Order: sequence, then structure tokens, then C-alpha cells
Amino acid sequence: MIPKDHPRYASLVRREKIAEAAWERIVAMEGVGSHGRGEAFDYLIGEKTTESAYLAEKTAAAFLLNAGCAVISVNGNTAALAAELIADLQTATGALVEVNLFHRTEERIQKITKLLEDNGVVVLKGDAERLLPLSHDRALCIREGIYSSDVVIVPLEDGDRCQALVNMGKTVITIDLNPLSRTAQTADLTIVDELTRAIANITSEAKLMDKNQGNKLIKNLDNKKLLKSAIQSIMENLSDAMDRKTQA
Ligand code: PTJ
Repeated sequence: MIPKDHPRYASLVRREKIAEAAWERIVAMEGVGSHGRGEAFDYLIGEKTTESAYLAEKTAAAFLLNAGCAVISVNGNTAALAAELIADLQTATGALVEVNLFHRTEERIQKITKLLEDNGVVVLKGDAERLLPLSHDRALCIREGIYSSDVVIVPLEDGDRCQALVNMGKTVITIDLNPLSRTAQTADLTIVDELTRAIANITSEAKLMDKNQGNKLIKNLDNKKLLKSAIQSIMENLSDAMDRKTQA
């Protein structure tokens, strides 16, 4: 039991959720490693939503609302950490939700679908076909879902699949705390923020957004600038930490 007054309560709760979901085989064993990497980058970024990440989140809300067919792609880590938040995001944006896994097994698809549905998400069902130009099972997706989407949000994604979706002409939004990852560098819009903070912010912005504001955000998107700001925030954090050490 994690005490509520622990200074890093939220982070420890997330870690516990990932561990429990790994025992249940909702999160892949590899996903435990991915989570640890995310935690490390969250430390570097100051465990908070930076100004540029918030702008990226607002822009993501605009893209999801403006889309002809928006899809939220959910993997094991995303379901374990944010099932309820995905339900809210789906309600706010009308996006479809598709379970799409890197380490794909039918058992995990079923378990993740159930977890999402238990939390109020309407999950797209259908036969997964080999529709992405990738080898192995990462090519699988649903024709009426990711394959037909014009905007797709792929939190904690693999670089190859992100690149394949970009090559297919989709607007690809990712959430990834590592601004240097291939996915972060490849997506059209990269949100360098922790998954649960990011999804909550996209939802609250989607609820408030009008068409004009959305169009302006889409027109002004500069992902290189967003990535640069994220790296800048990490550098500033490290430099502040260094100053505090030398003053002590
Ligand atoms: O459930 P599956 O089978 O689809 O597998 C999912 C994982 C996450 C295992 C798979 O997509 C994978 O291997 O991802 P990577 O290549 O480890 O990339 C995940 C990225 O997400 C890394 O750059 C992490 O730093 C980042 N990350 C991890 N946890 C979080 C995060 N970013 C935001 N919020 C987090 N909570």
C-alpha cells in the first residue's frame, strides 16, 4: 500500500498498475521495461506538463475533433494506466478505439478489450488484417479502424509502425516521454508528456475547443519546435539540478 502523502505517490501508483497488469498479462513483459524508461524521462522533464507539451495536447485535441475518422490506438501499457481516461477522451472527441499490439496474442487482445470495456470504452471489433506495410504481426489492424483513419493517436508506439502510418498519409500523433525516440521524431505531432497527464489534458481541451481555435492550432503546428522545447526543458532541469548541487 503506497501512503497518499508519499512525495512521489502518483508515479508509484502508476508503477504498481503496470506491475499488476503485467502479472495479468495485460502489459507485455517488455512493457515493464518501456515503463521504466518513461519514468526516467519523466524525472528529467520534472514530472510535470511543460508549456510546449500543453500546446501539443491542445493541438492533438484539435486534430481529433477535426478528423474524418480519428482512432485511438491502445496497447497494453496504455490500457493498464489510462482505461478510464481513454473512455473520457472517446466521449469528448468521438474517436474510435482500436486495440493494437506490438506483442500480439489473442489472449492479450481479449483481456485488454475487457479492461477497456469495464471502464466504459466502446472498443472497435472486427477481423484484424495485414494492412500495414510491416513484417510480422505488427502489420495487423482493423480495416474500418486504423487502416481507414485520417488521424491516429498512438501512445507509446514502436518506431517502425509509426513510420508506416506516416507513410500511409495519416496524421500521426504520439505521446512519448522520450523526445529522442524514433517514434517521437517520426510522428506528425509529438506530445512529450506522461500518458495519463497528456490524455486528461487533451480531453479537457477537446471539451472547450471551438472550430476557429482548432483550425489555428492545426495551421501553426511546428513539431520540430515542440521537440526542441522538450529537449530544452530537460536541459534546463538538469542545469537547475546542477546549480542546486553546487550551491549546497
Ligand atoms: O502492449 P504492446 O504489446 O503493444 O507493447 C507496448 C510496448 C510499450 C511494449 C511497445 O510499444 C514498446 O516496446 O514500446 P517502446 O519502444 O519501449 O516505446 C515506448 C516509449 O514510450 C518509450 O520511449 C518510453 O520512454 C515511453 N513511455 C513509457 N511509459 C510512458 C511513456 N511515455 C509517456 N508516458 C508513459 N507513461
